[in-house]
Amino acid sequence: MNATPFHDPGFITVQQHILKEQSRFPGASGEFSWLLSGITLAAKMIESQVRRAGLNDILGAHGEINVQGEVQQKLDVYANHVMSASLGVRDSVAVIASEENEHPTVLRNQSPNARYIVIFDPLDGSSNIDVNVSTGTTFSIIKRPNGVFCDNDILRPGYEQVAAGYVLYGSSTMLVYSAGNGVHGFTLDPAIGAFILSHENMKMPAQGSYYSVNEAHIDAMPACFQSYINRLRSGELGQKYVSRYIGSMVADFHRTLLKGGVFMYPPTKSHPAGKLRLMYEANPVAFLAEQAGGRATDGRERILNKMPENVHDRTSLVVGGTFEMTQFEKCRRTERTPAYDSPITNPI
Ligand code: AHM
Ligand code: MG
Repeated sequence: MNATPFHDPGFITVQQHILKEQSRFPGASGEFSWLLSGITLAAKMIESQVRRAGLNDILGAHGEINVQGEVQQKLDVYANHVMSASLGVRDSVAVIASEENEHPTVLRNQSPNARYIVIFDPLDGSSNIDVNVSTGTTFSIIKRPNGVFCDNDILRPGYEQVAAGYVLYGSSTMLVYSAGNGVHGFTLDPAIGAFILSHENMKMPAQGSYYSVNEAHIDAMPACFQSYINRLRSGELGQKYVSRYIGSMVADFHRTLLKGGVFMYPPTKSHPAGKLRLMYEANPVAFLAEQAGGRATDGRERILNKMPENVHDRTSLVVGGTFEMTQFEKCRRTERTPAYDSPITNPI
């Protein structure tokens, strides 16, 4: 008698992919995939609310009560809540830290199974929600040091990340992550509620045609950034670059990952250290960029080498393909800004 035929569904879910990935972590025995499934669950909950953002405003106008009878929360507060809740029940998570919380939250200090620290921005670019523009969730995962956790244990450089990624709530919802073995993208199929592998082993083009920066701040940037932007748009680098700027880091980076070019948030007079957050914005993006063949610097040193002093440290960021990053480095070496310059030790 023939066995029931097995039908290959013809697609790979993020869960299947993570299970395969975790075989590279000796002794991980399912805990890493369970941890990442906490992020995908939260992502689906956040996306369902993001998709209703305009409706919730209307339906919640009377007494701030939504259709489920719940008191309305701002979306970034909601996103923080679901990320914390779904990671909080994962035994492998020792500590979480969020852009929304001043201090890291220690969940399990004694358990030897709690081997990971997850640092995240639950809803980056949330001011874009009101105007129906893309937002994202970013995350960075590092190993927890042995022994009892102290707050400062979280302050580790980005090269120690074991995995990182983001969820982009755009025209579709995508999860992009790397566990140190390439960058993989999954698109949410709303019909079945699963993230399906759609972009395997993503590579950032070595050269692109877009530059992405808030040019309103150009007069307040160090000279090397001004000169670099001028060269990008003048045609001096062999082509005239075209400008694209969404003002939502995940969306701006996602385009850069797919199409190449450069995305940057330079230091400015109002944000001398840069605006973006090192540990949960720049680090995940830099990890992905390097895994995809690109590079990321703060202008002085490789992002992934930066040692944070506080979980909410800010940094400047220049991230892109090898050609654009090499050109940036040339500008950096020739255009000096006394107030900004310090010796460049390990520039990219
Ligand atoms: P947020 O964490 O408060 O949302 O701010 C971060 C966002 C990034 O997504 C984006 O790259 C940047 O702020 C845009 O800043 P600006 O409006 O100054 O260009
Ligand atoms: Mg943010």
